[in-house]
Amino acid sequence: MLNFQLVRTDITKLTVDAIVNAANSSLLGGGGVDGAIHRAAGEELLAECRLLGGCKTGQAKITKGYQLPAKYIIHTVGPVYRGYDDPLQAENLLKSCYIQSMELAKKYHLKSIAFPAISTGIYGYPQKEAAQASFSALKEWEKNNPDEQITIIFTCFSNLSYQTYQELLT
Ligand code: AR6
Repeated sequence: MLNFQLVRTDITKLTVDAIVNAANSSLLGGGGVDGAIHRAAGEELLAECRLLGGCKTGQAKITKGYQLPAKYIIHTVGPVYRGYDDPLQAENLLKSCYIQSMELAKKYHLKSIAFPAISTGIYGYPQKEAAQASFSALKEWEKNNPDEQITIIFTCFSNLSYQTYQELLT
């Protein structure tokens, strides 16, 4: 079973088994939450990321958390919302980010994982649609993995994002 929680905070402050990074395909850092995670984790993170050979959109890779309170960082690459002719393609890729992150959580026996609202910043995915896609992807994963007990922390940085998730979860 998945246990869903909602917090409004900076994801780099969370003491959890893993935080998820909304990265780009180079995995070498950037702005937004990616920049914040790299700054907080320190230079060793970049050194490990250099060895990973990038990451495709919708896929996920894991590193250690270094200076973060979180043990691991799961790096996933969300879709650029306007990069696809069909919004369904973007939706499927966004869902895949959540599902592939959960597959890594299962593989590494992680019990708590914090997600930011992937793709809703620089990549332009509308908040509400992104929240719905993330929730439905996680519910689908839960259905296919009924024996897993993992706490999911939706981490919102803005009030709007927080309110959107609050409506979904209640
Ligand atoms: N903690 C939690 N959430 C955050 C934080 C934080 N410290 N900082 C931002 N957010 P974005 P994207 C929220 O732009 O849209 C990078 O340059 C933010 O409010 O970080 O997937 C990468 O390298 C928003 O709701 O990621 C890529 O090039 C959400 O995190 C590109 O941006 C995602 O916003 C990825 O764009």
